[in-house]
Amino acid sequence: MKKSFVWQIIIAFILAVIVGLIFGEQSKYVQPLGDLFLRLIKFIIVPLILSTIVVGVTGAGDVKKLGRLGGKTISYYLITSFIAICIGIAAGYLFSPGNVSHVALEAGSVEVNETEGVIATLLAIIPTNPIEALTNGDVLQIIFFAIFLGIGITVVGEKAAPVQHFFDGLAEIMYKITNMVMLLVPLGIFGLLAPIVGAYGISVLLPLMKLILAMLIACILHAGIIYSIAVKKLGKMHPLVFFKGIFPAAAVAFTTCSSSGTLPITMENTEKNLGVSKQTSSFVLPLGATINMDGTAIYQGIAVIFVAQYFSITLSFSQLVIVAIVATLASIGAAGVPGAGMIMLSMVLAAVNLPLEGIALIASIDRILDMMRTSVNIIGDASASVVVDVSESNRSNDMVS
Ligand code: DAS
Repeated sequence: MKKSFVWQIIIAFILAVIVGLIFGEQSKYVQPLGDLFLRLIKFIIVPLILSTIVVGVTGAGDVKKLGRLGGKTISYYLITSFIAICIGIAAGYLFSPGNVSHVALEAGSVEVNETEGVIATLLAIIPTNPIEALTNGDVLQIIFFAIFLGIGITVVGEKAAPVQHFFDGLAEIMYKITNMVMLLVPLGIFGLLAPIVGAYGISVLLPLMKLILAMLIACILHAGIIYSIAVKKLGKMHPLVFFKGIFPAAAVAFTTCSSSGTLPITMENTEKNLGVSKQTSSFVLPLGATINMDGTAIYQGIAVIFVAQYFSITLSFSQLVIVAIVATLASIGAAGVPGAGMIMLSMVLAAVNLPLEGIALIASIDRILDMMRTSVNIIGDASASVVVDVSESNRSNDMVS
């Protein structure tokens, strides 16, 4: 995200507040600008989800082919990502940043008949007709279809190469189209925020400050507790040595908001400061920059609870299970570039029928949240490289002794 774009977002945010305060209810006349942005977000969701998840699954490759190293790496990534989402959801409920009494936009929410519970909800994820799921925009069924498509491509191998190239190309195209849509974020913020401020007053923005604080604390807790335990117990490394060694890369990630852009420094830090072998770092880190984003997972958890609270929608346990699953996939599918997590948030919100208007609210502070989540993303990748490297060297010692 260029500096000028960040300034456009800040200016749009300030203008929305000013227009909302000056024109009050009349500021609803700028709502169409926000609706335009929302329709464009809905326009990209289906092809973006389908292509990024297929590419994410095939990118993880055939675990057998990746062998032992791949199995350990992907297991570590999935476990820490799931813990991250749970921390994100817990922080969302603990801090309740979205709890505002005024705003109660009516929004569809997944009517889950509690007597059916989680089983029926999870069964409903399986599409009886994948094409119908695509045309209906049923996010959960599309995700299910994409995962199995990715697994199928990986298992078939060479014969499925043209299909894999198709989805690789479609994912690239969708990232480009998404970048074009994201250029309208300032317009979306202005068109959606001004009417909300006009209708409910400036106090309606306080939750955004609470959201930043909740995200900061959740990131510190996850990195400080989970990665400290992992590098100490499994990586045989003192946490202070670990955090000191990866700090330069974390600082670059914080400023650039790009895991992929930080990758060369992450590799240099893990090899030079943390003693990770080149063989391990050159496998674990590029894979992590693509599919392991614990910070993004925390963000998805907190953001979903924030949006639900903000629009006074209560999520059932079944829906929280769906959020945890879809947010794990969103963190796998998110690209290592600025703002990727916010785009994938639309998939998680759609999965539980939460209003996408929440994205425009969060978009106004997303850059700040992106700084935190990208730093955690690369610290998580580095912790994996330390743990896997020690496990591999233990293994080779065992084989020698
Ligand atoms: N900025 C992304 C990254 O580079 C993370 C995100 O947007 O969630 O990791």
